[in-house]
Amino acid sequence: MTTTSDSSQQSIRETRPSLERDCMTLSRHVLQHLQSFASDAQDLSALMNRIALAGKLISRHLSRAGLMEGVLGFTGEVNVQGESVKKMDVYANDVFIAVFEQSGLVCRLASEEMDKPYYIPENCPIGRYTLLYDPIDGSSNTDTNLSLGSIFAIRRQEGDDIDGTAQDLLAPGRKQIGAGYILYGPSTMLVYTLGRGVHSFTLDPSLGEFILTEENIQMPEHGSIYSVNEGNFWQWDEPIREYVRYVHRTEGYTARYSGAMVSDIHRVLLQGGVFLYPGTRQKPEGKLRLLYESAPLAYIIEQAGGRATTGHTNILDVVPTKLHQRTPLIIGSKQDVAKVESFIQNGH
Ligand code: P6P
Repeated sequence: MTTTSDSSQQSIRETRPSLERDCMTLSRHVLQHLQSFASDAQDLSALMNRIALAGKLISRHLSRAGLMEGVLGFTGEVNVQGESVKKMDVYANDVFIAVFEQSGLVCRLASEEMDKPYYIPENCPIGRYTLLYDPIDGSSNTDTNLSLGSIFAIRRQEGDDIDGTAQDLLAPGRKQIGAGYILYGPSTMLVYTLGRGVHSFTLDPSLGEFILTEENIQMPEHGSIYSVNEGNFWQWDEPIREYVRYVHRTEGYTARYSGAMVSDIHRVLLQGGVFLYPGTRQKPEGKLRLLYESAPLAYIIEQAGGRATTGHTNILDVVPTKLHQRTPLIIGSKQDVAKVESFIQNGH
């Protein structure tokens, strides 16, 4: 067997960079990133791997939705949000339960689709983490083959939750120890943070692995994109209408809105700009949920150098009073979020 002397030996990283990249899987990245092999780091790596498995199962189901019975369309039920439930919502929710129930990593699962948190059954191994998630965000896009996503937040259980009301979850987003989303688009991507930057992975179906695509993503301070549903124009308060009139008459802005927040915010993460879903006169609290939509996305965007606010308070500082609490959301590049706030706080 031929050997090379140490001085001439180069690492695979130098001689075969594409092979090195293909070996940077999500679980390896988490351990390398946490610079630790302690049990906490191992648990987080395993937890991220379970989330990746959920993403693969949902991605596979979506990719064949048009070919199978019982995937598209509505169930006929209405969820705790008062929204008609899509069959894909139920399937994706069940996927997260199935991949976590026997994992020994979580004690509870809190989902947009479940009125109360799902407590891991006594006969299953119990972990100290809680996963909060929106299994399918943008489900109105399911039946039209457009992009949609899953959103997740990881929290540690605080205290014993002996009364089973999960009061410890009613804590600000700064308590999140991890967050991210899976984007089901032309490719399936997983974007996550554990508080040490934002990193994106692309699913290679031939390997069945999420492979590192971009590390330590930093978003532009400003971007041309403003992303909002202008169909709600006359339901907004005047300051938001004034902001939209401003971008209409100012050169250099362009509107992008897909109906799936994960897709729109992923674009803002990479290209800069702002996504907003403001409150309305009838619903000042807005449509988007705080604990498993806005807070995890705010964590991602803040870690990438952006900001997320209600218009008055940083999203990560809002203390929820109920699990399915809604919040107005203005999120994106620092300068663009500040511009919207300037209209809200002093009219220009
Ligand atoms: P509208 C999807 O239902 C969602 O929660 C977000 O993903 C999306 O940005 C928003 O609602 C779309 O709501 O009222 O514009 O259709």
